[in-house]
Amino acid sequence: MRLRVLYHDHCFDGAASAAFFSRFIRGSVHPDADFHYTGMAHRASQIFEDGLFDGDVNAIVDFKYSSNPKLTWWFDHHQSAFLTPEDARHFQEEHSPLKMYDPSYKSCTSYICAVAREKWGFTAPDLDDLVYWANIVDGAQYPDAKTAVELGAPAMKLTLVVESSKGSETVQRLIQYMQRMPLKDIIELPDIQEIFQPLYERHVNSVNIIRERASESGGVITFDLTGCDLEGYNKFIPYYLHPEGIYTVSVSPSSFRTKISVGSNPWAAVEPTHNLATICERYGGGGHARVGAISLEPGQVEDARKIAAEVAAELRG
Ligand SMILES: [Mn+2]
Repeated sequence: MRLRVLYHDHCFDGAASAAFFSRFIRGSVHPDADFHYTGMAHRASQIFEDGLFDGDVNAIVDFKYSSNPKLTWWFDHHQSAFLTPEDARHFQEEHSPLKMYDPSYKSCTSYICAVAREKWGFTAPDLDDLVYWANIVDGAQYPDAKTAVELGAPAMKLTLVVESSKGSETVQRLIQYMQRMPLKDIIELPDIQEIFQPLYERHVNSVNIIRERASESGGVITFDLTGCDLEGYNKFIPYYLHPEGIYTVSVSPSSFRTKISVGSNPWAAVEPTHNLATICERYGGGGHARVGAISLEPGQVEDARKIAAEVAAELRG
């Protein structure tokens, strides 16, 4: 039986969700399933092509809802889980026992873990560490910016690999490893070390680039990464460099989108009060209360700068 899993690509929780979901399904529902994975990324014009749902059973984890009738399982915890009000209504009216949404969970992995235990009696104690770190990483529960940026823990090193490796092949290899190996052993694997080392050098370099470009005023850290070939960076670097900042607004162009990232400092002396998903939704973006993003088409750098300036002004006010 062919099982297709669509997961949030280049996201530690997305990979961990796919891994936990696979263990759960194999353990409790379809022992003979043949798993196939597709990484999903947020884009300016989001659509789920029909061809994505090519399994006998199709699942989406840690990513937006689809009303496609071929979708069997859905788990999500993002505030902005529905592309349209029609999708939200479709979800509510269908009442499928296999489609689940709860934005109160810090990670989708912990949500799948809780539902699998409560509804199916499935447990995987060897994955406790994976679930623990999915909550830390996705919920930004690090004790300080140093832990998040200096990458001491194996899970933090793997987060770098997940977020920064090119294509989906490495993440999908990690989804396999995460199902059966502790994180501390995965990061020591030669094939993972080979990918990690150059990314780590890039990470150190990105700290230096952001140090040069970022400035803080009125509690908002802003920077623009146009022209510096830095597709993706650790989102805590701004607070590591400017601990006094409460919010960050940045512009980063890449090959397939122009992204405005809006975040808040998890260690801020003053509690952030703005709901960033709500602000981003106004510009067609989304996310969580504490972190959001807006995606424009590639090349829309001037529009992105204008939006970033507006958002920064709103957050200062
Ligand atoms: Mn997540």
